Amino acid sequence: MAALALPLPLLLTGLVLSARQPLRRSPLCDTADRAGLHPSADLYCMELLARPEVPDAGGTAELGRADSPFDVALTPDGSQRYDVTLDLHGLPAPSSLGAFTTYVAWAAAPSLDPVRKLGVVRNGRTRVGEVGWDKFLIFVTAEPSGAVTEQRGRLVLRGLSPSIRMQQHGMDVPSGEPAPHGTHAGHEMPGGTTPRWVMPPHRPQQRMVPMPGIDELVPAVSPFLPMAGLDVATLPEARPRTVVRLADGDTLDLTASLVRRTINGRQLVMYAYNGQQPGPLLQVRQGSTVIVRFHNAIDLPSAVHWHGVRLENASDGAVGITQEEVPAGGSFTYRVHFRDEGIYWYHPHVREDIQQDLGLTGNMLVAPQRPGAFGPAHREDVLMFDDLLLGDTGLVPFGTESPTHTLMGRFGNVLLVNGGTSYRQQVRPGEVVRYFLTNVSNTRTFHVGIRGARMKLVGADIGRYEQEQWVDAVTLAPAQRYIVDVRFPAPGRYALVNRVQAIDHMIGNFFPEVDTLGVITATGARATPDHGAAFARLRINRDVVDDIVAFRPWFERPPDKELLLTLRLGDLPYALMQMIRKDAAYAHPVELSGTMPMMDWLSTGRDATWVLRDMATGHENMDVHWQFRLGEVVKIRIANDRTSLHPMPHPIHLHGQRFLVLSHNGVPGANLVWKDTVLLPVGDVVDVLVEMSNPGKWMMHCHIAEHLQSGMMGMFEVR
Ligand SMILES: [Cu+2]
Repeated sequence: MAALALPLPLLLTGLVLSARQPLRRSPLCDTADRAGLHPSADLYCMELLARPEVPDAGGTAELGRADSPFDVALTPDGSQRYDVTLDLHGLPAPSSLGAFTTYVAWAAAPSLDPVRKLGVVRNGRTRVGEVGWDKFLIFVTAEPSGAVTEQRGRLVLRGLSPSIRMQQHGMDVPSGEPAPHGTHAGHEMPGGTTPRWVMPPHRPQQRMVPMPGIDELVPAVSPFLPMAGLDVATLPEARPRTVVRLADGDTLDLTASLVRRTINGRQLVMYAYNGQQPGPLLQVRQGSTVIVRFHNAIDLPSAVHWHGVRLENASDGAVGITQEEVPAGGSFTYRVHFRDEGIYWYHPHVREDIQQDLGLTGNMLVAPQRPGAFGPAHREDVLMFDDLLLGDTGLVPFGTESPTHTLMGRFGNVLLVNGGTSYRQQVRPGEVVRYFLTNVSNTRTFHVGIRGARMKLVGADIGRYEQEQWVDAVTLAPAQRYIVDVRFPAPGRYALVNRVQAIDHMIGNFFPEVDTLGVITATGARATPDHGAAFARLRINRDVVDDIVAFRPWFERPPDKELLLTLRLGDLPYALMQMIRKDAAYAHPVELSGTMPMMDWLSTGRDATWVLRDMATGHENMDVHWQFRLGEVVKIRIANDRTSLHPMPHPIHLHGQRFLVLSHNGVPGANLVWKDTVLLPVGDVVDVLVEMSNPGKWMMHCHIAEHLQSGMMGMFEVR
C-alpha cells in the first residue's frame, strides 16, 4: 500500500531503472547497500556517460586489480595497471545508429593520442583487458565491424579515469593578505648548539612555484639532530656492512653508536650498529637461536625489533609492550630464534622515524634447512634500499616532540643501496645472482628493476612463493622483502634502477622519475657451471604449496576482524589545509615519490593522527586489543579509507606471526607466499589470513615511521 502513495513518475522511473539493472553485480561500482568495508568506487570505478542520441545507454568501467605478485600492480615504468571490465546497459542495436554492426571499446590518453582498442563490447559485463596509463579516457563507439583497428564509427559512451580529476594547486591565498597561521607561524628558532630548521630543498625537476603562506613556515616542533653541537670530526667514519655468521647458541654484541658519514659532500652525524651502515649482516641457519647483547650508545632511548622473525615475545623489542626502552648507556639481551627461512631485518622500535632513518638497520639472512630450496645461483647478495633527506647544509632535522612529515612520511632526496649512493657489483657473463631485497625507508615504496637482465621472483617476507614467476621489477613497500634470481646474459653494464611515475601536484600531472641506484658490470670469462637452463625454468615449491594447502579451508570464510585505516586532522597551517583540500579530489593508489618537500615537511604528530579502527568495537589504535588462541587462524579484512582528507598507502605489519594475503579488492592472489607486511593502496581492501602461531602480546601497525609515531598501531594477544 505504501508504494501506491508514491508519485506516479517516480514509480515509473524506478521501474525503468530496475529493468535496466545488469544481471550481475559489479564488485567495484555497486556502492548501494554494501555492508562492511569495500574498495573505493571513487578510485576504482569510472562512470561512462552516453551521447544524447542514446539517452538510455550508460555503464561503468571497473578498474580492477591487475594480476601481480606485489601489493600494487605497476607497469615497468611505474604506472598503475588496471584490469578493466565494462558493465554496460541500454545500448540500442548498433544498426539503429547507422551502418554499424557492433560496439567497440577503446582506451586513450587524455590528448586522444595514443588510442588503443580494448575490444568488442555489448550490454552486460565484458572484461576488456589491461590499461596501464596514469590518466586515460575510455570510450565506446558503434562500428561497422568488430575487426576495425581504428575508431571511425560513432561515439556512444565516454568516461574519464579518476586520476584526470587531479587538480592544479594554484594559490588561494591572496598576496599581501597574511594567511591565518594558527600555532605554526613564527616558531622560535633555538640558538646556540641546538639545531636550526633547515628547509627541505626544492626539487630541480619541478617548476618553482611561490607558495604564499607556506614558504615562511617551519614545523610546529623543535628541530632534532643527533648530538647537536658535537664536532663531527671526533666521530669514527661509518664502515661498510660486514657479514657475521652465527651458529646455534652463538652470542653477538650489537652496539648502537654515533658515527660520521660523508654523503654527497656533506658530513653528517648518524647512527650505526657496530659502527657499520647498514648494520652487520647476520647469517644464520633456519632453526637456530642466537643471543644478541644490545648496548645503547646513542643519545636517545632505543631497542631492537627483529622484523618478521617469529621469536619469543620477550625478545620482540616492542617498547611499551614487551620491554621498556633501553636508555642511553643501557643494555638488553635478546634471544632470537629463527623458525623460518628467508630475509629479515632489525631496527629500533622507538622513534624509528629518526633512528632507522639515521642508519640503525641491519639484515638477517636465514638459510633454509631444506636442501635445494632455491634454484642454483653463483652468488647471493643482500640489498637494502633506503633514502635520506638532505638540505643544503646537511640533514633536514627531525622533530623533537613528535615527527615532522606526518602526512606523507619523510621521503628522502638521496636514494641509498646498502647505505651508499653508488652500488657497484662485478659479475661474470652468464652469472645467476640471488638478490635478497629489503626496503628500510621511512615511507618510500621502491619499484626496482635491473635493465637488460631477466628477473625471477622467488620469495618474499617469510620464505618462498608457491611458484616462481618472471617479473619486470619488484615493488617493495617499507619493511617488505623480496627474493629474486637475476641472470646477466652477456658482458656489459646493467643498471639497477628505481622507475616510478611521480606526481607534480602543482600542475596536477604525472612525470617519470628514473633513479640509477647502482651498476652491475658483467665482465671476464663466462660463469661456470652454466645455470642458464635451470634459470630458465620456473620451479614449483611443493613444500610451500603443501604448507599453504592446510589453510585453504579458511580462504572463503567471512572476516573475523575488520580494520579501517584513516586519518584525523587537527590544526594545520591554513595554506597547507587549502592544498590538502585541492588534493582531495583524487588520491593516487600509491604515491611513489615525495614531490612536495616543503608541504610534506610541515605536518607534525600534533596536527595529524593516523588511525587504525576496529570496525566491530569502534576502538582505535592502542585501544584495539584483540585476543586469540594459539593455533587459531584469523581472517582480517583491512580497508584504507579513501574519504579521509589526505589518504596515503599504508604498509601494515603484524609482529610475531605470518599471514597470507588472500585478496586485494576482492581479487584472489594467484601465487601465495607467507608475509608479515602488506601494502594497502588508497581505497584498497585486503583480506589477510593470519596463523596465530606464536604466543604473546604483539603489535600491529603501519610501517611508515611517521604514521606509526602518530598513532597508527594497535595490539593483539595470542594465548
Ligand atoms: Cu601508514
